[in-house]
Amino acid sequence: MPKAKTDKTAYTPPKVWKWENDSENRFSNINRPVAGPTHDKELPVGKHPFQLYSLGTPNGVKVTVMLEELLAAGHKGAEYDAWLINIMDGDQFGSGFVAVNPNSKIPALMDHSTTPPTRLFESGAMLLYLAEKFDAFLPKDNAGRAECLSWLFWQMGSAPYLGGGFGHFYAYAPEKIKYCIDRFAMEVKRQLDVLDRRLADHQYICGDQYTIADIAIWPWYGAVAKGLVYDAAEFLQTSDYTHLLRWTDEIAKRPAVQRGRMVNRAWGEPETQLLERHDASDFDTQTQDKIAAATA
Ligand SMILES: N[C@@H](CCC(=O)N[C@@H](CS)C(=O)NCC(=O)O)C(=O)O
Repeated sequence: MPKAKTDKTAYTPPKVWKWENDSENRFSNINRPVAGPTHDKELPVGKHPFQLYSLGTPNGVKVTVMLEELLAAGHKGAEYDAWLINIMDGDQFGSGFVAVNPNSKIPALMDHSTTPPTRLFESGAMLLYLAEKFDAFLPKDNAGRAECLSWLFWQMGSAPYLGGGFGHFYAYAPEKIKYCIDRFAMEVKRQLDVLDRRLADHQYICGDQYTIADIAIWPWYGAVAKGLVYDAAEFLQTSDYTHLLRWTDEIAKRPAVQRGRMVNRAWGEPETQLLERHDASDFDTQTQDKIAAATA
């Protein structure tokens, strides 16, 4: 059978692009071509040194896992309040949030233990800042540190192809465009293979030590491998990546990871969610309350 040709004349870009608010797109109420705040809204501040403004997406989970790992390792200075930012309601465009993150994306973090308080945006910057501040989850020798930072920045550079590229066109776009899905499925499979080869002969991403590279990579690539985001495990045949799956399962067993993945999670089964976290005991009480409410 002759191959169907792509219609290359379907869209001719005009000389100047214009914003058309496309109501078919599930993100049309929050996507816009300009930055800056849309409304005045101060952010709440709790009692702990760290104030996190976030949502339990993979980018948010990186930071809550890191904070929970630090607390589990005995770093009391890592105590934090986690406030919920609902990105579908446009909370990321409030004036207080934009003052912390001019890029209007979760997560955003304030460190109130410094004078003046330190603002942080970009999850990779937060992981590195916390690792350096508490001297934890980052190898101390030059070669180990270089390896760890290489993988950390690999994650930050690669995940947009996975989320904004593959995830968008495979799961969210109003029409399935073969060209886009092919392009990003190929790239995501290549990235999964990069990780699988690395993990074939290393327990963790950087060797035998669990580091911020694992904390950055797991929420995205572990979730895709297990079919937890985009429902694409079969499409991408992720069962082929056996070393990646071994590592994913191993990390999922860590108690701090189990706590971190619940924080600011606003979907799924009630017992998997902790909308806001202000105290270590919230994991017990709120979870119990939710289970009771769900089963009442
Ligand atoms: N590179 C950023 C990405 C952050 C990001 O894309 N956050 C998304 C949620 S996962 C967001 O806040 N989107 C809201 C928007 O685009 O308006 C990071 O790692 O911190």
